[in-house]
Amino acid sequence: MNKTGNGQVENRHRALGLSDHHALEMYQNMVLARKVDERMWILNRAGKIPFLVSCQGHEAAQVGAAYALDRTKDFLCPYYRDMGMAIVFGMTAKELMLSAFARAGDPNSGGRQMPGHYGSKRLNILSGSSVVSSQVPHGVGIALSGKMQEEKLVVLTAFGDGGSNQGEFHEAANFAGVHKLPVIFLCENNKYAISVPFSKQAACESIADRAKGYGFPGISVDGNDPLEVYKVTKEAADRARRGEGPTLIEAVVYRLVPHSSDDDDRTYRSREEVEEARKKDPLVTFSTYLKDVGLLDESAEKEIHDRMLMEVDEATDYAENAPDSAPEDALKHVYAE
Ligand SMILES: Cc1ncc(C[n+]2csc(CCOP(=O)(O)OP(=O)(O)O)c2C)c(N)n1
Repeated sequence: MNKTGNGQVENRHRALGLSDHHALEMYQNMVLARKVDERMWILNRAGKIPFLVSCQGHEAAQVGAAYALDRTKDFLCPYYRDMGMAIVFGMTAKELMLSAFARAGDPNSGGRQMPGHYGSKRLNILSGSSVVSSQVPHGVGIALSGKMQEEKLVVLTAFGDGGSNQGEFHEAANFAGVHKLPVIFLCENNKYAISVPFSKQAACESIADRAKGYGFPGISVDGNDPLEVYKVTKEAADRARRGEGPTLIEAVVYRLVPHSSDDDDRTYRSREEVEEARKKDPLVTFSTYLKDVGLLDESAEKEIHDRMLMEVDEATDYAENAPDSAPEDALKHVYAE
C-alpha cells in the first residue's frame, strides 16, 4: 500500500484518470465475474452444465485490461478464461448462463460452441476456437485490417503462459512487429499450463522478455492489481493508436481453482501454494484498496455482492428454463448453404 506524505493511502485510480464511479464499477465487474463463475461450478457439480474453464484469480487482469480499451471500436480476441473481459465489453450474466447451459439463445454460438468461447458481433468480440493461441493471429489480422482502413482501432488478444509457447503466438508477434500493427498481446501468466509449471515451459525469466525479439516493448505487471493492468494497457492502446505498433503485456496472476471442471489440481500443486495465493486474491486486495481510499465500506461492499448474486440467480433461472438449441442447427455456419 502506498501512502502519501500526510499518511493517507494514495488515490491511484484518480491519478490514472479514472473516476470514483469507474473504480467502483471495475470492482463490481470483478465481483460479477467471480459470482457467475462460482455458480457455474455448482451447476457443473450438480450435473446441470457440462463443463467450465474458470476465471477465478484472473478477474483483475481481465477487467483492468478491458477498461483501457475503447468499447465503441476496439476488438477483443479473448481466450477461454476471459469472462471478466467479456463482461466489461457488455456480455450479461444471462448471456453467460445461456452459453453454459448451451441454450439456443446463447449469443456466443447458439449453444454450439464449448462454454468460454466468447464471441459477439455486437460487442466486437471475435469467436475463437479451442486450439490454444489460434485467436492470436486472428487478432493480428483484425489489427492489419484496421490499419489498412485507417480506423484507429486497437485489438487486444489474450492467452495463457502455455499459449505463449505456441507457434501461432510467435508468428503473429513477428508479423505485428514488422508491420507495426495496433495490437496488444496480453499474456495472463497463471504459472501453469494445466499441470505443467512455467519452469518446465520456458527458459526465459519472464514472458515479457519475448517482445524484444520481435521489436516492441514487453512489460510484466502484477495481474492481481486492476489499476496496474489498466495503466499499462492504456499506455499500450495509446501507443497502438499513434501508429507505434504492438505491446506485449504479461499479467502475473494465479489460477485459484483447477484448470477446468474436469481437472484435479491436487495432483500437481500443493494446497499450501494455493492458500498462499488466496492471500492475494484480487477481489480481496482491490476491495481493501477501495476501503483505504474511502470509496467502500462493509455495507456498500455487501450491497454490491448481494446485487450481483441476485443478478446471477435471475440469470441461472432464466437460462435453465430457456429452450435448447434445435438439433438441426448443429451444423449452421459450418458448411456453405
Ligand atoms: C494446440 C493445443 N494444444 C493443446 C490443447 C489442450 N489444452 C487446452 S488448455 C491447455 C493449457 C493452456 O495453458 P495456458 O495457455 O497456460 O492457459 P491457462 O489454461 O493456464 O490459463 C492445453 C494444453 C489445445 N486446446 N490446443
